[in-house]
Amino acid sequence: MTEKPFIKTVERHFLERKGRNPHATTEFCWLLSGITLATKIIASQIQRAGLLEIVGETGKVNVQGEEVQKLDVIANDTLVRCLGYRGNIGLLVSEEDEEPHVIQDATAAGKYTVLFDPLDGSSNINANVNIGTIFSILQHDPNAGGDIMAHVLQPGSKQVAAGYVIYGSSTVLAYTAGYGVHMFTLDPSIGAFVLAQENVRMPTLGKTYSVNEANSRQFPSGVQKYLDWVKTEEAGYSSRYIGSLVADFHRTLMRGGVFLYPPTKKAPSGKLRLLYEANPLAFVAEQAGGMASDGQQRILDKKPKAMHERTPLIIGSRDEVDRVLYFMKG
Ligand code: AHM
Ligand code: MG
Repeated sequence: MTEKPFIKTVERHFLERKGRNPHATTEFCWLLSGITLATKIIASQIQRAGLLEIVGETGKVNVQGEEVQKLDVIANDTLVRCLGYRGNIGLLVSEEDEEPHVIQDATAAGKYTVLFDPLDGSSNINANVNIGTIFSILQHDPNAGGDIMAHVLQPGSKQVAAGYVIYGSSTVLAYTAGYGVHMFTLDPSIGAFVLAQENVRMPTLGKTYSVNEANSRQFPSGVQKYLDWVKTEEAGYSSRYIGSLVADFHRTLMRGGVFLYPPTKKAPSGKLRLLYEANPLAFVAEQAGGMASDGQQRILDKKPKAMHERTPLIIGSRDEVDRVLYFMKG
């Protein structure tokens, strides 16, 4: 008789999919454990940030034109260090770095590219608001040869795995490698991400909309009409906006609803980044039964043109995203 495991870690859960998921290999698991190690280190730094005096800005501005926080740098360095020696990674792409880190050539050995936003929502750090790490994993394109950008600029539909870690009242990791979304909670007493929920499903409906409404006058007219409609008595919606994509998405995944970051005059292509924010969350959303669009097309079908490309994002419960698109088609 095989005994029920005492606890199920991310790595064990993933390896149990051997045979069912072509990517569930020991080699890939080694990569995944680089992400769990890095995010455990980041979680512990965030928890002690005030004590370690690592709260605040570095005084530098990143490639995106945003103030770099001390914890942004720590999170980025931690991910690069933990993933840099995994052996099977060729390229690392970070929101914080202008160029990809080339670890090794795109050979059989360096066959994965990991793209990440090391600390999403970092402008919220000083207010003790939830923040997160978002990651996307691509396999090298066998036709791309030595063309680094061709390996990086693949549509989201090519992602092998993706997920996020939210540093909140507890630290939670959600990932998909196709075949559903699975969630793990960090047990600090043993230092492991332990299975909390398998095959998480996003409710198909949810009367919560999440958007930075201060920008609403700059939104496309269809989005403005949608926002007028949600405020009617008959619609009966509530509004929730944290301003940390990971946190707003996590709530939407668990409770249902829709998150929007439409184009504005200041950011005509939207604010959020396609490769390491929209794509991974779109993969998670779809695997949980939800939907993600840029207003014109499915996020996962977009062919990226640049590493730090931005995109409008409408993501969440299937029927709620559909409703926004209906108003946009107007
Ligand atoms: P960041 O990756 O630099 O933290 O920026 C992205 C963040 C998202 O977490 C969040 O959804 C968005 O920016 C909030 O933007 P705004 O302050 O314009 O509402
Ligand atoms: Mg971000």
